[in-house]
Amino acid sequence: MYPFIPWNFLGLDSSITSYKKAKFVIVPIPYDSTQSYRTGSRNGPHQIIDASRYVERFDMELQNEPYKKGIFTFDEMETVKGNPAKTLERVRLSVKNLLNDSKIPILIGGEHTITFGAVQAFPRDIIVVVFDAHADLRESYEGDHLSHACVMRRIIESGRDIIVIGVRSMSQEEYNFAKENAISIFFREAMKNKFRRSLTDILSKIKGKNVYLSLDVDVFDPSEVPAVSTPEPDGLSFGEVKETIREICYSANIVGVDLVEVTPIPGNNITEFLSARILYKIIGYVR
Ligand SMILES: [Mn+2]
Repeated sequence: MYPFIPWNFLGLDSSITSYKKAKFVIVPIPYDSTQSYRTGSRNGPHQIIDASRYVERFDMELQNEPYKKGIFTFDEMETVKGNPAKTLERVRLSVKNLLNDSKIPILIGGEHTITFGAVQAFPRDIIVVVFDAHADLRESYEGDHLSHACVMRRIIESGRDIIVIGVRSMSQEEYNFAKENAISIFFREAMKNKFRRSLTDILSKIKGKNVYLSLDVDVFDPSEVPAVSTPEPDGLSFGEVKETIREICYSANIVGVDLVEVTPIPGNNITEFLSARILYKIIGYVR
């Protein structure tokens, strides 16, 4: 009947992708105005959705087919190039609408800045759990206070708690700020040498809480995830990130998710496929 693969997350047939029945809604946001090193994360959402259509729908670990929870994919958001504030307001509004419809938004970036737009749609009592090689705690960057390098600082200022996991690169200013304000950072070293203890500490902070999960894919090791703007060496493995996310999903109430900073390398689709995989794992883990 159809020699085609539908253009949506996982390439699902239209008979199983109604907005009304969907628990999860994928929002592709092709935005990369402030990227500082290699550019092109605006192409991330398109490439991740393309890759997702080849992800196996049966989850071997969970022994079920998580897509049956209902996934709907929006068309790509039209961003306002060169205007982070306007773009973030669009992101906030679209997330707000999804929350009014009792959906779990899953944003696909785009640069990390979009997280600030998304979290503003939520009440202040959420905890934003971020996986990132960087702390993104700068006051401003290249003269821009809505740069991807400042996104966590803005979120803290908005009155929301954050936990950052996997950090292995930060400026002196960020280091001092994190220390003075007792920001919860689980550095890469701690995730390597004291993985169990770090995981227990993370879970004790988020147990039973409403959690927004933000995954900057540069948290992974560049050997596993090469297509990022700033590939910091000595990253977390897919297994480490997956296990941490699984335990968070089982301990907390996940209210929103984003995956950001995929910056495609032509001819290499490893990062895009892994990104689609980890998003589908999250869909499987969320209760
Ligand atoms: Mn980063």
